[in-house]
Amino acid sequence: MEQDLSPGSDPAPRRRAAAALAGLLAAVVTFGVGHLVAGIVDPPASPLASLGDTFIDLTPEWLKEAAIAAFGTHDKLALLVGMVVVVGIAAALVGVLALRHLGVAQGIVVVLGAVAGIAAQTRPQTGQLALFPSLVGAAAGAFALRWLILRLTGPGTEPADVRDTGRRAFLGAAAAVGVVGVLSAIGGTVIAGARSTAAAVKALVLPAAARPAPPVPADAQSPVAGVVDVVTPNSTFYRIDTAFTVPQVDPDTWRLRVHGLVDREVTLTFDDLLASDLVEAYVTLTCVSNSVGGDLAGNAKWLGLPVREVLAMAGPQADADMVLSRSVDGFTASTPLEVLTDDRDALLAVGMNGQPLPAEHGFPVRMVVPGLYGYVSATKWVSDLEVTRFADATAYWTVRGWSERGPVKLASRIEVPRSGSTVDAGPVDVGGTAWAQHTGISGVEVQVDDGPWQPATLAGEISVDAWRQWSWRWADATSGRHLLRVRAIDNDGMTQTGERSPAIPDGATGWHEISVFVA
Ligand SMILES: Nc1nc2c(c(=O)[nH]1)N[C@H]1C(S)=C(S)[C@@H](COP(=O)(O)O)O[C@H]1N2
Ligand SMILES: [Mo]
Repeated sequence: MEQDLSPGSDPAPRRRAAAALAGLLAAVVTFGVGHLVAGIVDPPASPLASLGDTFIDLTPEWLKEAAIAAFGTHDKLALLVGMVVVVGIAAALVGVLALRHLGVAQGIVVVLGAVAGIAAQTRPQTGQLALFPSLVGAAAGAFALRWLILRLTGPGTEPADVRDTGRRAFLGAAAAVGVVGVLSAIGGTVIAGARSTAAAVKALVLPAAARPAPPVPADAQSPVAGVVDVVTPNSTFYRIDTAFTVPQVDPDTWRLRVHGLVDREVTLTFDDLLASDLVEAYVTLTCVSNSVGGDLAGNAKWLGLPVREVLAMAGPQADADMVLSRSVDGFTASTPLEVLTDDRDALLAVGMNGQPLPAEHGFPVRMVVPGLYGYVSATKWVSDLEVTRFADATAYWTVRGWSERGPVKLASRIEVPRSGSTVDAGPVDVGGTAWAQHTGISGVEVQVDDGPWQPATLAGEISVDAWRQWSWRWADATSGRHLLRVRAIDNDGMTQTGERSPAIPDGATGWHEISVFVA
């Protein structure tokens, strides 16, 4: 029955707006209460988190590519904003529907809650109780929706002079529902935070390396001001993963299981790892999604146990050719067995730049393999190594159209001056970084407009597994617009190809070029 909320104005639109608000607030309650219950029973089972994770796994490849291209390492924030918008619109529509069909609208909330609960239940990271946060949240949301909508439809027979009270009562009820939802969400966040690994990360004291990395040469940093730090601080190290919320892994219960085509299964505890002879190495990690000139790369000093030593304990069988590493969150990577058993510093890393691994970078243990893109090697929160064959198992990104093998491609970029910037005429210092992990960089060349390629000066080499910086003095920059290009040469004598190819399926190629305006 129609009842205007505000005397003197068109009742239907105002009532619909109020119902949409009721729908939105019911969604806030659903997610807020769900988050609170998850905080208590199983933080990864929070409805928003499992919705985000499920969405990431189901997103078509082109959309994911577009998201990483558009938002880079902010892709998760973009997803969150997108989800809030979509859920918000849906919730408002459910609210309007509830005006006429309250039971149906409540049913939709509960069914969506059940779907979110089942999604949470089926995620590898969640436990036995993962169904409940979403279900309880949806029940609370359905209840809140009913409570608010009944204040709009009411018995509908109040005399005109109580209508204003009715409107105030609705807004008061709406505010109360909003507060319950928000406080629940905050409570859930606080409880989950108290259960997180932050304290464990902080408390961990890493053992000294049995084989420390040689010191970084004094001239490893390019002398050109503005070139990135040659050792990337943990706080600015790029982060790429499919985990909407960072997995929290307790080092006391963490285990690494090595199994599959092996003579004997091996299980390691975190203490076993820390008690081993650990190795320290500078290794540059790069993402296969990095575009030419992009910044999805970072160089750190890792501390860890060589993977080959763990594999040697298990004894891989002759027909094996791949190790499928698996994270607690279900992510998998396929790494050629030979790369993990040769003499390179492929590590089960516990330390990053002298600190325990930050949670976002894989605490307590991740893999780091020189020479391969992260998606086929650098499994964070690793818990399982299955010795197998490429013919028998397929990793997370390979299922989604990326190559099953991902050796890093020779690459170089200009960091100074920045593309599109204006510089003064005369000598201009140009600098940047090049990489060819596990092969090493032997030269970098710069080209101005379509002139000859000119050799840049290489900065000192940390190791062949780390990137190498360079500098070049552009002696006579003349006024006008100019194009600068860079290419690298590796220790095998190979020159970086100028042929452009996209990141998918196995890494972008092409020369990085920038345009600068000389004043
Ligand atoms: N568990 C897990 N490990 C993962 C990923 C992931 O999605 N999940 N992404 C990989 C990819 S694609 C890259 S490039 C590196 C990035 O490591 P970083 O975030 O520490 O820079 O992690 C790899 N390890
Ligand atoms: Mo990546």
